Formats: sequence, C-alpha cells, structure tokens
Amino acid sequence: MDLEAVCKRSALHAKPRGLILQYGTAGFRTNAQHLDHIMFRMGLLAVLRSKQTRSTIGVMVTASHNPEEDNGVKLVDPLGEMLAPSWEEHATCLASAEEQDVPQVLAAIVEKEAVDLTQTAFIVIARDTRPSSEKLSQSVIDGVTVLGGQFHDYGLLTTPQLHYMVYCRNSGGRYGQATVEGYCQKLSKAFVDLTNQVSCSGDVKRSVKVDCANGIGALKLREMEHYFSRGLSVLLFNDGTEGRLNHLCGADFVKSQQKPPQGMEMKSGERCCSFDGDADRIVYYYCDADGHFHLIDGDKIATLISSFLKELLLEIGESLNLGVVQTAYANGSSTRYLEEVMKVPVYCTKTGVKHLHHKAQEFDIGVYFEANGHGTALFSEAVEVKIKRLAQELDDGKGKAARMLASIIDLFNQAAGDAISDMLVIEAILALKGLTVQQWDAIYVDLPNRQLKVKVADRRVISTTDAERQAVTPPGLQEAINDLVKKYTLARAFVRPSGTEDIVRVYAEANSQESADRLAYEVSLLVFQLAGGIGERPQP
Ligand code: G16
Repeated sequence: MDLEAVCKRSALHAKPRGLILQYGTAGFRTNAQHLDHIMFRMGLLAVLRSKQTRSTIGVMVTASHNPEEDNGVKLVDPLGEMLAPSWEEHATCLASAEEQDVPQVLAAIVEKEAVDLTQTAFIVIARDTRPSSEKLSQSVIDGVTVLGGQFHDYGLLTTPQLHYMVYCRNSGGRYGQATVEGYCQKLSKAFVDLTNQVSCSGDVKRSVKVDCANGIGALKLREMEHYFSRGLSVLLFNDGTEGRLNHLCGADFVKSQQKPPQGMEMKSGERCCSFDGDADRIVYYYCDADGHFHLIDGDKIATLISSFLKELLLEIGESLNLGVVQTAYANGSSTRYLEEVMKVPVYCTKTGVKHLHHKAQEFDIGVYFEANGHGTALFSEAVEVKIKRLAQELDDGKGKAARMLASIIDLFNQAAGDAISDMLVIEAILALKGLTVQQWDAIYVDLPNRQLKVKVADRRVISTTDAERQAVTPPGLQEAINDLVKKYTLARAFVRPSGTEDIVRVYAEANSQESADRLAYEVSLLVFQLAGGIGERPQP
C-alpha cells in the first residue's frame, strides 16, 4: 500500500476540517458539496474490502429518495448485500479522519481485518442521474486506482441493478449475467413465463402508469420495456425530461404525503405506482370513482406476495417455512392480517434494508418489505434447487404451481429491493389471480396514520431500543409518548432519528385520521421540547 501516493491524492479530495459524517441507514448522505472526500475514501475502502473478501465489491453513488442537491454513497458486499456492520464502522472512521490521519486509519483497518494486500481488488461502480453524481463517481475511481484496484464503471444504473451486478459477478454467473442486458433478459423471461400461465392471456394487454420520480427508473424502464411489452405496457410519468428529482413526486413523497404525485394523470380505478429516485422502492395507488386517493404501500405488497407464495406452496404440497419481516412503520392492520388471518410469522427489525434482509435470510422463504415500499423476497439455495427440480418433475396442477414458483424466484431481485422487479412481480400476481387494484386494496383496511419530521440540533440525542419502538433517551420522552398514546384508541406512536436525513421521524397511528394526525402532532411537539428542536415549532 503506497501510503505516500494515497496522501498526495487525498489532498486533492481534502476533507473540510471538522466535518463528521456517519455511515447511516444506507451509506453516507448529505449535500453533494460535502461529499468529495467521502467518495475518494470509499474508493479506498472498497479496495480493502475487495482484497479481504477476495470478491468484487460495489460502490453506488446515489442519495435515493433525498432531494436533488443531496448525494450519497454506499458499498455493496459480495452477495449483493449491504456492507457488513463492522465495515460500516471502518467507513465512518475513515470518513471522519482528518487529512493527516488517513494513512494510520487505513493501516489500522488492514491490520484489524487481516487484509492481504497482495490480493487483487475489483470494484464495480454505478451512479444515479443527479447532476453531481458523475463527478463524485470519478472521485470514487480516484480512490480505487490509487490503491491499485481494478474497476468497471457501469455509469447510470438503478441501485438494485448494481446490487444485482455484484451478486452475478461473485456467483460465477449462477445468479445471472452481470450486464444490463442480462438483468433485462432474466427478469423479462421470468415475467413472460409467469404471465403465460394467466388463463385467457393475450385477450387484454395490461397496463400500469409509473411515476419515475424524475430519476434513473425512467431510463432503465425504457431500456427494458421492449423485453416484456407483449404482456404489459408501462406509461411513464415524471421521466426526468422536466421537473426535479423526487420533487413533489416519487415513492417517498406519495407514501409520506398520502397523495398522488404531481404530473401523473390518474383516472378512476387505474393502477398507478411510484418509484423513488434510484428505483429501489415502489408503492401503488389508485383513485376511486369519488376521486378519493388510495395508497397501497409496502405492507400490502408484502401481503400480496406472501399470500401468493403460500398458495403456490400449498398447491405443490410443500410445507416450507415462510416468514415476513417488517419494521415499526408497518401498519398495525397489516401485522394483524398476516399473523391472524394468513397465519404467517411476522418479525420486526430496525429500519434499514440491511436489517430486514438479514432477518429474512433465516427462513426458507423470507418476504421483507418496509412500509415505504422497499423490499423483496429471498429463497434459500436449497429451496431454489428443490423448486426448480419439482418444476421439471411434476405435472398437472402441482407442476404448473412449481413452474410458477420457479419463475417468480427468478423474477425477484434477491440482492436488494428493486422497484422494477417488484413491479413485474406485482403485475404478474395480479394478472394470475385476476385481481383488480381495488380488490387487492380491500385485503385489509389500513389504520389511519401520519408521519412527520422534526428538526433538532443534534438528532443523536434520541436513541431507541426494541426495534426502534421505544425511545431510551432523552430521559422522559418515552414516558410522555406513552401518556399521549393512552388518550387514543388503537393508537401507537414512536420516534427515531433518521439515518438518511438530518431530522427526527415521528410515526403515529390510531382509529381515525384526526386522531392519528393529532397524536403525531403532539408527539412532534414533545420531540421539539425534549430533544432540542430548532426552527419553527411543529404546527397542528
Ligand atoms: C433508505 C433505506 C431504507 C430506509 C430509508 C429511510 O432508503 O435503504 O431502508 O427505510 O432510507 O431511512 P431513514 O428513516 O433512516 O431516513 P432509500 O430508498 O432512501 O435508499
């Protein structure tokens, strides 16, 4: 490791003195102006991780749902997963080191992780469509090359596409071909195979309207559309030709505001969905005949998927262990429905795909979704092999169900939640079950809920436990929340510091929208008072 060369190059990507950033829910995120040194250093870290794991490592430049002026970066581990927690700590350490300390921090990581520096390193890089992303990804490349790492720059990709590429490369092609074409072909073949099973297929071509948040999803859907266009037509809105990324549109806006995105033309009963800025989240919605907006979030997506998988298993006669993983944001009605009606075990983890993904790996089939639309389904290797064998061996109804299950396994992006893949899964399931969007929505009724953001001087004053459902600090906050919750019926509320934005998130649900709104407001006020609120006080 030529530390002198690293120092020289690092000086060209100097860290603003005193700036401390943390590897958060999904990597580093902040205003793009403060990220040059972080990008360079993550290039360095990716090389060390690649040498240690003797695998290809991914670096994605994106801030996903954040506003256009922000940016961010995250590392992707060998199986396409989020970076291991111990390496997140190294990332925070390296990112926070003052210029003169960078060599020592690198040397300490090498020693602690027993990195064999004689190993080769290979890094794959991709970026979203933010104006700042191209320059920032060059800084990553600078970090990779100064440590002698080899790299491939995929240019513009959705975040889940990069996760897929990493997984493909490290599975020796078993998972698929590590190209955009390989991705499109794998998913669309699975989609076409699945939808060919729809009775009276070919009669009506299905269509769905997609709000692409003015992001990369539009580009990638256009690139892919012709592969599956015989079965599904996608009508794109907010495709980036005008309008700012994630501004008044996209999955995060639709979910948190509970209203349609700007720029989408909705007719009563039409199926619409929104991606977020890097196309790793999806939520569905429609307007009814009275013009009322209905949101179908990650919880209902998880329910649709897990009930379909359960039905297929029943048909095949296989009793595999299927579990659903959610976070504290999951609507109380969804958890009740999954546990009590579907009799599926449900687990709650902290926010962040890395936590859900990890838990879902414990099952033969693990379905995980955050309410915000981030999720996928994971199938253990043994299950995948077994189902693919049964798909060949069995005939009649059982064979058909096994073939459908085999196709749906290929349709999920098992490396990460993926808006494109999830959309195709949902469209296929709705077609196969002959469900309208209204029928899907009617599976259960969501408890009214409200999410708010509160600005505080330092969001780290709030710490939580019990999968973020209880605040430990500041003292007295949880007791005060409990007292408020008691005033309402079927109520629940929690607060947690965001890991992607400089705010505290507040969630409340209750038996009526007025109560949920009121409770969320009262809890926000508590946070403002007890956790050092700044700026404007929360308003009712
Ligand atoms: C990221 C994470 C998600 C998380 C979201 C919000 O999403 O991948 O798991 O739910 O941030 O996190 P927080 O509440 O900590 O800000 P995305 O789509 O922005 O990458």
